[in-house]
Amino acid sequence: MTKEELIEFEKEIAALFNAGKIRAPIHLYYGNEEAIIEVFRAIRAQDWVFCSWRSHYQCLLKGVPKDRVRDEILAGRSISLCFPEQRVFSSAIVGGVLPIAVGAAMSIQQRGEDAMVYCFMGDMTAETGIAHESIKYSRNHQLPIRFIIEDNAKSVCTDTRETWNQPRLTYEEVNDEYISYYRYETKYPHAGAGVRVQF
Ligand SMILES: Cc1ncc(C[n+]2csc(CCOP(=O)(O)OP(=O)(O)O)c2C)c(N)n1
Ligand SMILES: [Mg+2]
Repeated sequence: MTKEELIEFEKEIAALFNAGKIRAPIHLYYGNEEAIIEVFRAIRAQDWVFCSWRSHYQCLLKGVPKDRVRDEILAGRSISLCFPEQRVFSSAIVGGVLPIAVGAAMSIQQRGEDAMVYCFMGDMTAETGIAHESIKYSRNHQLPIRFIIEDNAKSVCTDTRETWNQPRLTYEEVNDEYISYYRYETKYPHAGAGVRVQF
């Protein structure tokens, strides 16, 4: 999937949402295409991908057919897209997938499998206690997991840096064996596509 194809898919979903064809929340990306494509260069078929409420790009880049992703979104499941066959799992609970991803990585390590876990999270999720514990545990036990922190500077409408009175986020610009960090500026609201229900 190219940057243009990802953007095209989002445009189609935005139009469907604004036309009232999707009667559940959607969360769009925009602006992070090059960064996420770069992350996916390392991700193989046997690897697991864990995501949040915004996971359509990950599903597409993991190889889920476009029509299947669209059908699930049309069925109202945009915030929890799960495709076991392609090993993509999402949860709309802030921090919800983190311990599950850590558990999957523990299982891979214990069985000696050739697989990795890639766990995506937003900037505010990365500041929560559960993220700090999950990352600490993974590092200390050298688990086969990588956390990707996607910084759009906000949590819904709240400024993450202002919330914590912390001009530099905990994992800002950290790129090592366990963390990948990137920043992006979206053109969409947190939820919705700018016309119908949004926040
Ligand atoms: C436990 C829990 N609390 C609150 C929410 C509401 N909520 C949904 S997304 C979100 C914002 C999280 O911000 P961030 O981690 O930066 O993600 P992004 O900006 O990528 O949406 C919040 C507070 C939730 N889904 N789960
Ligand atoms: Mg954010």
